[in-house]
Amino acid sequence: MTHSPVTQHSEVAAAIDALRQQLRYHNQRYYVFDDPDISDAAYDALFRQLQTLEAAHPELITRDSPTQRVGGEVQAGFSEIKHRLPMLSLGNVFNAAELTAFDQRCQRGLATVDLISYCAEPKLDGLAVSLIYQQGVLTMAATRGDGESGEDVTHNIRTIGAIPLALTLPDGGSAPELLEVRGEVFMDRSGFQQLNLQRQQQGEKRFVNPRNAAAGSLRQLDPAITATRPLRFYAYAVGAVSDTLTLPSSHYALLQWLRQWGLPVAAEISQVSGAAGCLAYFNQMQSRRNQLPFEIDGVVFKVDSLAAQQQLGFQARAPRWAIAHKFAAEEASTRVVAIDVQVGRTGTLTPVARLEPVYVGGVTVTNATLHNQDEVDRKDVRVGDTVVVRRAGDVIPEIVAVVLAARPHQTAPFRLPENCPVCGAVALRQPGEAALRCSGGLYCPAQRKEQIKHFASRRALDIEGLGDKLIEQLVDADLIHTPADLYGLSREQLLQLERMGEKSADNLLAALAQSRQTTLARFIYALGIREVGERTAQILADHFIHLEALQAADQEALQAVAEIGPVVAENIHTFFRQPHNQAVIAQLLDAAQSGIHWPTPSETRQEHLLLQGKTVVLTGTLQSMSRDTAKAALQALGAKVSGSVSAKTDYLVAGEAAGSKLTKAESLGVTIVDEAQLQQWLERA
Ligand code: D41
Repeated sequence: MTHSPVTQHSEVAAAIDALRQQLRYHNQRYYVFDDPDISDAAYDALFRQLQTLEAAHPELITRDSPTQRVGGEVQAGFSEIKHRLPMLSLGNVFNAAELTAFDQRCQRGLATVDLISYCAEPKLDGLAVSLIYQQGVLTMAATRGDGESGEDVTHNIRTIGAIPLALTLPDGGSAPELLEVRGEVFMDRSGFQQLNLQRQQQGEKRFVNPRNAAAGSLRQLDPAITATRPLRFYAYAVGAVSDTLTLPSSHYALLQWLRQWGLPVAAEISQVSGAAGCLAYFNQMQSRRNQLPFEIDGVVFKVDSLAAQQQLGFQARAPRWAIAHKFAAEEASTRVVAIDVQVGRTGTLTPVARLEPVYVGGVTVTNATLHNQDEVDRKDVRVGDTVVVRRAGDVIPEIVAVVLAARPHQTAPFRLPENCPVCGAVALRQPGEAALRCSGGLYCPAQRKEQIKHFASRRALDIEGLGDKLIEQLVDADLIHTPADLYGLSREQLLQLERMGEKSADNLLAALAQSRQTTLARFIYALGIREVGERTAQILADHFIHLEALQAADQEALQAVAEIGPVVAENIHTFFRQPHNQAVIAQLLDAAQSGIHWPTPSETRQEHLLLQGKTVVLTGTLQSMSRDTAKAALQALGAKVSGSVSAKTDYLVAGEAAGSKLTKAESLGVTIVDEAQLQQWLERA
């Protein structure tokens, strides 16, 4: 079959057109709907078909063809572009009170007391850009710049796969004459990591964060380089549009409408109601923050109704109808004023950077641990350095990096001392360990202090009123050397201490007396055996039931316990073999001295436990023991201890100032028991 040149040409044109449409469709499925329906390889095959046809018919190439993303030419610089409408800035709030004030201003501005509907969006941490589509084709792209004019980054923007070179037109519909789309160019976490990995392998400098990486990538003079960078885009507003175009009536609907034109919009956008709805969204996004594929630094709320937006208008360069609610900054810079060396409970020497106070991640930070010498060497933190401090979520603040450009003259690398700064004993590094350890053992006052602090702490023996400062005073005054000495303290000795009044002394003696009644798990935890935390202590208590059995256990017996590995087993075994530890434990348990004791579960069969199968609720303040101790004691008697009173409750143990639980128990006819009765139960066991 022969073709006239004209038919052949129009057939090719149709084939090219069909391929372009298919590629645009798949691009949209991939970037806008996050739901591709062909493989990358199949996409590449279509792409190559189009390239081949276009190469044979260069006269058919158009600027909006998917093959034309990289123009090739290197730019001499970026020219300035004046925005058709200014790109406004966004006001910030940092807490619920400020957000509520924003909501109230909107209500006042709209003269309404009704709940305002807002469009809530993630606040992407990237670069704001403006995209101009004329007759449906991307003709110009600019950075936000100062809001009035920005830089022409059209060549670079064209290389971003997520940004359509041509709008998707509705069936039979026509392209708007002018549509300006505004949004954020950003890099997602995985793209950022890959880019940095690649740069590291090529000996190039890593980017500090995705924001910088996105900005650096968009400011490349060679679009071919930008094309290799994993940039993404989400639209969040429109700018100038042709008069003939009818926009939806709400911002939320506007974003959906943009999606229909083929523009990607964040999946996380949502409509919320009033300040309470905004705060709920903020909290939800804050907790999802680390799971999101991209970094956000807060959320943005926009009055949803476009008519209401118009009514509210602008103030200075920011709309009155929108606000960014920012997460507390997780990084800040400050100065290292000193590096101290702390000696821990087990003798570990830990370098701690003392910082000029800095507000970061929602709290004021004055210290950051430097962990050990390796860590100090790696970061090369020196006294006088300006450092970047990070505190994300509830994690301990850490020094991320030193700002070398700000390092003063004549600083020296920091080295941990060769001797314990407290007792002077040699500090040794155990093979296979990063830590330097003071070899002074319990002769070292620092280790003694830490051990006694641990013994008295809330989750151990819970000695109320025995704070860190007081323990330091007692050790420094040579009044105590071991935890057992605490129980030999007299009122007179306490009163000799600075800032110790009669009432405090009596309270402390009462707290010490109360701490004698504890549980085996707490006691094991309080001993401060290396790597035996609360959970391990509980496992050991449940397994051995009697302290004597644990003390006598050899390593094999210890390792037979679920979850106890060889290292912990060795720590436990070694601990109980030390004569010093044996002596302290004997003193702690000696009824004539400290008299620490705990309820031992009856060894008779379970059914014979005094409170077997009974449900008990505790309420009010107990005089002779803490709530936790009472709970453990009741459980040892076979009771189930519940937090709330119901018809299923067998006993309510009511301490002083019992409130609503007591009233409820009375109304349900639950047996009410006082502290004396509780004591009797414990004694009978
Ligand atoms: O995600 C963002 N970074 C974001 C920025 C967003 N989701 N919405 C925004 N909305 C606006 C208005 C309300 C002015 C249209 C913005 C920004 N502005 C913005 N980005 C940089 C300056 C202003």
